[in-house]
Amino acid sequence: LVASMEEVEETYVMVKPDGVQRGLVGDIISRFEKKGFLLKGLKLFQCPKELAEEHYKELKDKSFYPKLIKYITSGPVVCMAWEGIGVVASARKLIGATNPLQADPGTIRGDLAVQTGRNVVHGSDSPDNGHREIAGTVRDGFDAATEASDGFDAA
Ligand code: RTP
Ligand code: MG
Repeated sequence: LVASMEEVEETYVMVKPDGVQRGLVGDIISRFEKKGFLLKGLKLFQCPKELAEEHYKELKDKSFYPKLIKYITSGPVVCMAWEGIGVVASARKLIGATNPLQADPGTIRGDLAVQTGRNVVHGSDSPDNGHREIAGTVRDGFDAATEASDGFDAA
């Protein structure tokens, strides 16, 4: 085993607008649950343009970038934090190749999608990006909510 595969990690998984609209959220959650990963947080929200641009900033010079931003902001997304041993790389395997026609059967994209520009789900490509993506979405406002709750209890 590779050493990094033995570490408990967190990754960010996001069901993209097409996946939410097509009613695939349950299937996608179920695959991660059945694999044995732990759901640590979940939020449904409409991704603001600024956050989409931050999320895909490495791709901003690509020809498809404007379409990508339009797609990802076109409807609600379901963003999740998943925990487990080697979950960052494993989630990418469960999700499958970027182009769904090249994704293996048994993967989410291989089973559920056809087009690269409608590929249903995102998974972080590194633990650092996972932490950053989770902080900006699933856990955004988490500390403030905790403080507000403490204030309420004290009153
Ligand atoms: P993601 O970040 O969404 O999990 O996808 P990925 O790692 O498999 O692929 P990435 O290279 O990060 O690309 C991000 C998303 O951009 C769209 N894309 N379109 N040639 C194209 O038209 C093209 N290439 C990439 C896809 O929606 C891809 O998931
Ligand atoms: Mg990517």
